[in-house]
Amino acid sequence: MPHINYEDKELVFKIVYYGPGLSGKTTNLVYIHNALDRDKRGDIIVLDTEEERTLFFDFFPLHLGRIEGYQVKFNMFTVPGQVYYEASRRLILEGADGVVFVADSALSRMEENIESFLMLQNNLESFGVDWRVFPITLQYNKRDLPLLIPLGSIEKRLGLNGMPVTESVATDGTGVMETIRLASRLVIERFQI
Ligand SMILES: Nc1nc2c(ncn2[C@@H]2O[C@H](COP(=O)(O)OP(=O)(O)OP(=O)(O)O)[C@@H](O)[C@H]2O)c(=O)[nH]1
Ligand SMILES: [Mg+2]
Repeated sequence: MPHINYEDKELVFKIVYYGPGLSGKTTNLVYIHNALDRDKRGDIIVLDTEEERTLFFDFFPLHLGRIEGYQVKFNMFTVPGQVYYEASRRLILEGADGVVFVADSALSRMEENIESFLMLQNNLESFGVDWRVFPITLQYNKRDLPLLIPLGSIEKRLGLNGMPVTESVATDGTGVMETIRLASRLVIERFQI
């Protein structure tokens, strides 16, 4: 559920970019932030280590216009992908209204993608969220690499059909805005049901 602020007439949704280490979550968020008009976005916070790996999270607020008189806002987060930051990931994921799962399309990264997705399902379950109906957009990132995981293979391994899927090259922005548009639409649709 989004946070509803009746006094200020504000609806605040939370979208979390989740996925294995180095899959391109921060690159997505930075691209989106740069692409938006200044009046639609707040400042971006990037908390990273010296190697530019996410230490805790990346964040910025995004203003989307109005629904029935309410100002709609998205709080955009990424999690740190490195395996040992599990506690941070859980904390950041809590209360999410939707997730973009950023998969690394490098053929050698299949198992990391699956492991990370299973962790996501686990975490959602532990919050009492039914991940089967929860809006998760699967982004196959790094489609510019030479040896690619075939589209559809992650869903197949997980036994999931009909997941909303996008393809992207976050480093040049290909598919990045399409992904966030799809993810935000799914989140709002679910809220309006
Ligand atoms: N070739 C290629 N490289 C990419 C793409 N997207 C991101 N990268 C690179 O992958 C590396 C990791 O990107 P990040 O965005 O920092 O990855 P992350 O998922 O935030 O990583 P953690 O914060 O450690 O979990 C960087 O060197 C990016 O430039 C892509 O589409 N194609
Ligand atoms: Mg990061």
